[in-house]
Amino acid sequence: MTATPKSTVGLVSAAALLAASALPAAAEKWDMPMAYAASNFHSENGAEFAACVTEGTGGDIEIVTHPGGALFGGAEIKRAVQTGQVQIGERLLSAHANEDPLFGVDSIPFLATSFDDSVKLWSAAEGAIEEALAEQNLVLLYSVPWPPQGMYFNKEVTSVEDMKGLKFRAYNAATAKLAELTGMLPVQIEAAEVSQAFATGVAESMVSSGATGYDRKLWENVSHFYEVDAWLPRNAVMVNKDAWDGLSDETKAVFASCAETAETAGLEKAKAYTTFTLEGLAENGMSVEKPSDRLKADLAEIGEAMTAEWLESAGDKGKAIVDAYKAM
Ligand code: PCA
Repeated sequence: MTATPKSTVGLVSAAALLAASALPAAAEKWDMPMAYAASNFHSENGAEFAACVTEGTGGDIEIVTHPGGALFGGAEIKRAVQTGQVQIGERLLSAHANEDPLFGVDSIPFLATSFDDSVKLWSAAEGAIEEALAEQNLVLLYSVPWPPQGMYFNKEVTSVEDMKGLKFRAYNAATAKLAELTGMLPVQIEAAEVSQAFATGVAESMVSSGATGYDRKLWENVSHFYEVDAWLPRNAVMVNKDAWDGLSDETKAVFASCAETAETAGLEKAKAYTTFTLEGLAENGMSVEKPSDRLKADLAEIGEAMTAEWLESAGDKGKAIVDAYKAM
């Protein structure tokens, strides 16, 4: 085929465009793996943070987010940042409580069960967590909570007795422990694989937010969501310390300012997404209810056992955080 003048013009202008867009090329591109759905508020907030840094540094650092576990699955993200495979990433901190119990402070059942309390607990814990992360070659930038955690089942559940024997999807040590104490069978599965796990019967129950149930269309396989408000786990955005140390003071200040904005904006997004997604579950046919008094009492008892266990494992530092939080 011979090229028509029109297509030649098209080619020329495309090349010109490419050259033009390449002009203010970023000096450095930072990939930012994220584990959750692109439409989830954490991911949208992360994309805004990335744009803030890219803009604020005049393109010197261009952050490119990769949501949905596309670059690294949730379970790999923290290590990828620590080892410098990527410079920055977002991870559910409590999934690493096996490395340091302090990372699990946000998943102590019924300690902080509202957004306001989650902010207080975080302010009591942030310094110690920052230090623990620094020991792992990580710089903490910002953290945003998930909505309160409820329980998903494919039947009506009014007591812990009703849970016995169910296959339970866990996302951290606390959720696995909860399964164990309620007689369920835990299996660790990342949020990105949750739809498939429920569709294939690998999981029949989980503790999570309305947000993750909504993101993963759980109504296709699950009928009930109970708003037990067990805790509000947090995602943390972290930078590899060597990459961080290589930044100018001016660039670090841009990161800090964008991180502060992201922490505030993310919290507001989390609140709005809570209502939106609980309504979404109901609109799609799920029963969204408060737990029965019996179920509440059963879970409170389990919560006490888990709290005692956490305090024991987290030692003086853990106790200091919980005491400071309770005094607020
Ligand atoms: N969603 C994530 C963590 C907490 C939440 O609400 C998940 O289920 O993996």
